[in-house]
Amino acid sequence: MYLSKALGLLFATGPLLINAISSEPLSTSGRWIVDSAGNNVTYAGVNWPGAAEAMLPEGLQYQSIEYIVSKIKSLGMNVIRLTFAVEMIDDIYENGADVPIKTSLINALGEANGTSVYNEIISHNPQFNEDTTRLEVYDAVANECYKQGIYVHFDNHISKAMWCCSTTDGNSWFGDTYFNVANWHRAWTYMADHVKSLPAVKSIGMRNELRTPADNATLTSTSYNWVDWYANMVENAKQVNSVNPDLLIFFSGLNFDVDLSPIPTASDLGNGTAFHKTDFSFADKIVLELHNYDSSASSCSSLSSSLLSDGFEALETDDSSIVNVLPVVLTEFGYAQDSTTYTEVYASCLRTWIPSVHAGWMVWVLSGSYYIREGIQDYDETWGLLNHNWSDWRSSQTIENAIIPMVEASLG
Ligand SMILES: *[C@@H]1O[C@H](CO)[C@@H](O)[C@H](O)[C@H]1NC(C)=O
Ligand SMILES: *[C@@H]1O[C@H](CO)[C@@H](O)[C@H](O)[C@H]1NC(C)=O
Ligand SMILES: *[C@@H]1O[C@H](CO)[C@@H](O)[C@H](O)[C@H]1NC(C)=O
Ligand SMILES: *[C@@H]1O[C@H](CO)[C@@H](O)[C@H](O)[C@H]1NC(C)=O
Ligand SMILES: CC(=O)N[C@H]1CO[C@H](CO)[C@@H](O)[C@@H]1O
Repeated sequence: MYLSKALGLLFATGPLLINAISSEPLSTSGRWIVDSAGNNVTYAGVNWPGAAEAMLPEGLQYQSIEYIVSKIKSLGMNVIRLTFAVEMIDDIYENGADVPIKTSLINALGEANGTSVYNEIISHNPQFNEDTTRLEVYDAVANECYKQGIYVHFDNHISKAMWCCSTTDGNSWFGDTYFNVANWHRAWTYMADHVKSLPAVKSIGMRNELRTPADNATLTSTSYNWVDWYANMVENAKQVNSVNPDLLIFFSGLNFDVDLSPIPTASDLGNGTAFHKTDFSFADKIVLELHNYDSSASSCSSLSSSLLSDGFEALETDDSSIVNVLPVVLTEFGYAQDSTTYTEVYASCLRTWIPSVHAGWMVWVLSGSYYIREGIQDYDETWGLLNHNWSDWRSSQTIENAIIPMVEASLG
């Protein structure tokens, strides 16, 4: 711990060469993510949200991008999962250009608050101005991450920009009220091309937390199944790969991404379809991602056996029933940042078990606070690693006793 703290201090003072990440792409080898030299790369990092109404990475009204990235770096983390909404790309197609951040903030927060939040963003991030667009802010985050040696995983979190996720929010499943499949493909085609100019971006998550469209019984009964999952996800993955063959492509599962159970074993998905990674020319770019918020777990053995059957068994190279040996990353899990929750079964189990199986992870969540969440402006996030004004850790106890030890167990 002493060493990583000392390094954190060094990194906070500015980028160092020893700290660099390669501009070369990542790929997979069996159950490992590997760099271009063949070294294992395990992701250990944090979610940085940007998919809510303002469509901007959160927190910039309180701190500079450089400062926030240096806080992440001080934990020894090596990745952020940066979320965006399809709506941002829809706007680019519909207007012929991306929306300036000031306009987007006013749209999200109203004239008065949008303007004052914009002014605060500029005071902390003076490289931006009235002409700066939302995607340029994403680029600035990705470029600062590259400078400080942190990978960026781009995640399509939602279609219509807002807090995610419920089964009745219109974004749940292919064809739901706001989940226009053609627009989703278009957004990925755009982003896969766009990130070619961002060397920190090595991987993408095609869609966050697919789930039952509970307010549409017809869509649920006719489409919420593995056959439709396969058709839509595989089509999108092929498009991403054809535009940008360098990217790792993460496949998420059903039921809020807690279920990829038929994938490791290549089980019948229905009507004779099965997922075989060898069917894809880009088999060495495929990664599985799962979420877990099972905070009521009563023992680590029950939690870890559920995780294995949810899909983590794709890591098991010695099990002959595993047809698709693949890397699996826990792209979301999280808990309240206070003085006790990290000691409970759920948090303690994940911080030992996930590193023990050499799986990657991103904790939910970095914020702090949100520009707006569920209608409430400047919403305080009690699960945030950072405090309300993003100046320091919310719970230094959790950081010292849980977050840093988990990073060290994964990367140390
Ligand atoms: C990747 O990690 C595994 C397990 O520790 C090890 O067996 C393998 O040799 C590593 N590969 C490289 C290239 O270091
Ligand atoms: C605007 O910001 C102020 C101060 O943060 C807050 O009290 C108010 O509720 C916000 N307005 C809206 C419409 O949320
Ligand atoms: C349910 O989803 C289908 C497919 O997108 C759509 O055509 C239909 O209008 C939706 N029904 C309702 C009640 O929203
Ligand atoms: C940020 O929040 C912390 C903790 O609540 C507080 O001590 C500090 O004064 C705040 N900083 C600013 C600039 O408001
Ligand atoms: C899950 C799925 O796609 N099931 C289909 C299998 O084929 C039958 C007959 O064509 C369809 O009725 C099912 O909907």
